[in-house]
Amino acid sequence: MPIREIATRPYHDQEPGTAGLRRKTAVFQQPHYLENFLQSIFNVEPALRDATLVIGGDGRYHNRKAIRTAIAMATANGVARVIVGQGGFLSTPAASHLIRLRNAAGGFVFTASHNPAGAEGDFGIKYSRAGGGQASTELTEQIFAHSRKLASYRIFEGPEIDIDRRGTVRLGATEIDIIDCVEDYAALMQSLFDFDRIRAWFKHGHRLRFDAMHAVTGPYAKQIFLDRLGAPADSVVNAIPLEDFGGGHPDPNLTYAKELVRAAMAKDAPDLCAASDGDGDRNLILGPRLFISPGDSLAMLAANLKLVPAYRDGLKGLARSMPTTRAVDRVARESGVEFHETPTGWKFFCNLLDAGRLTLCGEESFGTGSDHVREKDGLWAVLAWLNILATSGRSMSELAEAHWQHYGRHYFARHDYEALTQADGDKVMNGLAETLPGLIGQDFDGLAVHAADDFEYHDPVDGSVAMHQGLRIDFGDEARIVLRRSGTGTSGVTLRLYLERLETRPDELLRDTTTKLAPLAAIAERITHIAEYTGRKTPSTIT
Ligand code: VG1
Ligand code: CO
Repeated sequence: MPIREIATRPYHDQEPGTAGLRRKTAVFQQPHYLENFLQSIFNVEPALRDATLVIGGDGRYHNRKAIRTAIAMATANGVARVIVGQGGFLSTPAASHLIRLRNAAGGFVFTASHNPAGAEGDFGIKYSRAGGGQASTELTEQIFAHSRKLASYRIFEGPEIDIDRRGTVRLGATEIDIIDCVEDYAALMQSLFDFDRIRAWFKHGHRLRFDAMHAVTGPYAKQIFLDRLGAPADSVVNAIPLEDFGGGHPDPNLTYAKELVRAAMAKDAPDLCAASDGDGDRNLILGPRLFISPGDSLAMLAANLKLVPAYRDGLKGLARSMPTTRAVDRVARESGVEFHETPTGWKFFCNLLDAGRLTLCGEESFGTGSDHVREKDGLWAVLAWLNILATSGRSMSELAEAHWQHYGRHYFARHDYEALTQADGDKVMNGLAETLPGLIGQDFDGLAVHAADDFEYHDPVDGSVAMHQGLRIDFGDEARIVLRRSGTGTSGVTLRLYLERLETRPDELLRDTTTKLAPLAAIAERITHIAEYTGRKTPSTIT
């Protein structure tokens, strides 16, 4: 048997973060680096032996090479069947669906999500388990610990598999299935949403502009929006996946989706403008001259999801990540459904989803999803909005304004301070952690601190505890400041400051977010001293 055992050494000096292992591409290109990590997964998860494994990626630079390595190592480690997306493509939500559909024991998606690609950019791997959810913190720690003592890895040395040609081939004792990356996912979407209604909506002349940002969602969007829903050809732009994402930053937000924002702000703007990220799990939603923040999108979907066939019977539960605005809390309260606040990272929703206690959940980082898969799902969110627009007969601004009139509006912004030194990052975080208890009861320009803590999550399903998930300063319902350390950055320390302000006065609901949040931003600086401690006068990015 041409299985070779190759000596390796510990490469991984830092634990993987919020969503898998993400590093500079050059780090991944070191000989044995990826192999070391993959072998650690195979060793820690014996369930992969004799089972099915799903492999794909977002198409970025180095994707094809990583996929070939993963296939050869799966063969050498006794995986019975490998399912690979043709051309090496699978979006994160499509991979989650395939794992569920084909009863796979796990999946690898090669991606660094919304981070730029290329030799100078980032690369990564998201590892999922049976059921389609990403590895838990505990399992990830085990894989990491194992990688520190791994002495060798196994790889099959055989002919190169042509991943561009659909069909089934054998490599050693393993069956390799190269499949259409879109088909099963598109069928799932068609089973959830009212495609007839949406098709009729397009026939009436309503317009969509979806920006795939030259990343993985292009082929998915073309099949779903153009072929299955009959939207005009110009509804999908930047649809061809490129290894460097066209030199862009496939991050669907107001900073990086400029072209789309321009279209949404134009006089003849489409009814809905939307975008997704590198691996297809994020979404940006814009109406004509209207930005729907992710926290608002989640709340508005929660309030209207009954219009979508798959959710007609109502919602089992709602959840949001801790820094996401509390807009959805109000919908949960009014409708009386179960509600959860979880730490940042989709994996924390998975136990609740598996336990049937959650239907819809979301994060402020442009992530929304439901119990149909175990990942956030960009195209799902766009289809949910399309379905609601088509069925309600209302426009984005009518829906948004009605929502804000009823529930109030949570103005929100996230200020990212990227690539800080470890020392500066620690100074800010430790400094704030120490002052937290003393803040309670203090008044800042009329806003009184009701509570201040270091967020700790007790998983209601398995009882596990996640500590140090971010520092929260709570000014009652009115406002909130959150500060946490990013777990996905690839250079230095990234701090994220989250600002939230509730407005219920009817004539204050359609104001500019930056202006509305300026006083709270000033309070945040007085409390956190970010500018003072780091010398950064302004954030690197505001979303
Ligand atoms: C960020 C976001 C988080 C998201 C994660 C993965 O993590 O804040 O909400 O789940 O990225 O997104 P962090 O730790 O850097 O704040 V994706 O599109 O890579 O799966
Ligand atoms: Co992503």
